[in-house]
Amino acid sequence: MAEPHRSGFACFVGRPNAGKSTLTNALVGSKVAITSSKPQTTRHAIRGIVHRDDAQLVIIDTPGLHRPRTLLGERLNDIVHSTWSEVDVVGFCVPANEKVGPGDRFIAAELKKIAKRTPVIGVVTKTDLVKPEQVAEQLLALQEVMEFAELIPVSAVDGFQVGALADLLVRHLPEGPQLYPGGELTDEPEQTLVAELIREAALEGVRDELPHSIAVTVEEMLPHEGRDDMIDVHAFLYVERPSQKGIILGHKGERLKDVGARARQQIEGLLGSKVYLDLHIKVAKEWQRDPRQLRRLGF
Ligand SMILES: Nc1nc2c(ncn2[C@@H]2O[C@H](COP(=O)(O)OP(=O)(O)OP(=O)(O)O)[C@@H](O)[C@H]2O)c(=O)[nH]1
Ligand SMILES: [Mg+2]
Repeated sequence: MAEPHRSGFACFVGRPNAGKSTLTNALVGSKVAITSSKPQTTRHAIRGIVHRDDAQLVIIDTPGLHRPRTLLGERLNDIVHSTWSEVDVVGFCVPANEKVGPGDRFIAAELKKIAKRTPVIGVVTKTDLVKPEQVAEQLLALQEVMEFAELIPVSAVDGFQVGALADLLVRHLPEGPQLYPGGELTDEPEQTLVAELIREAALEGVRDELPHSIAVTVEEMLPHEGRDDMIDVHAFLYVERPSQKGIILGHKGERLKDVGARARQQIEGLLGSKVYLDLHIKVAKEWQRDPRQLRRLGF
């Protein structure tokens, strides 16, 4: 007898930089979430949809859970908590190349509260970075922090066990029909995806506090006047201080030009059209701590 069709929601949680978004993209088979080597790259719950004959799996990629230092940080943690209480299964991601630490134990303690209702799968990520013995050790270390429904090592970069993880997650979904139309890979509005691609380009090469200070909004996207093969994108890149504006601009504006060029290439891929990117920098003083500005930036 054929297996019943399943559908439902899974979410990935873990420390910042654990590889949640990269894994989400690998499962979906398309870039729905931006990624970077900077912590706290993801700032909202992003849905990526995996379509299979036997199931539709909606993955919710969440911001890394961390000790908040700003109002933005608190908002990000709230997003994580409200997400994992709504899903059918949780994937707790821990990188293979970093020791299981207090940050992971903190998350485990929180997850134990929902583990009675919602199965939690322990996912050791980035296995391509370490030797097989270290993967085994990490699985054991992870097992110490809480009781998991299952444990699995994966690598989003070389694809190791990405399919097997999808199978595991699907097994925990209830029977049900498709929730999204076939072919839809995310429900993110196009404008949001475009803003994220610009932020991703801007994150490359900046350090310290600056990644946290960057926010991007897309004000307008419309056909280029007199051309039907080009879209104009008008966007603002926010920083928190004038000194940061200088860093983003770079010598004679070279750095910003670079960011724009890289972002434009990505946006053209997304939209399947030529793009004119009009990108301006604005200083929004201490926006991460200011409720009014946070609201304006969508938090
Ligand atoms: N080698 C290797 N690197 C990986 C893998 N998965 C993610 N990375 C890298 O790890 C870094 C963080 O990846 P993200 O997917 O942005 O991590 P995240 O958990 O979503 O981070 P936040 O959104 O900040 O919480 C990036 O530089 C990725 O390229 C993997 O399987 N192998
Ligand atoms: Mg992320």
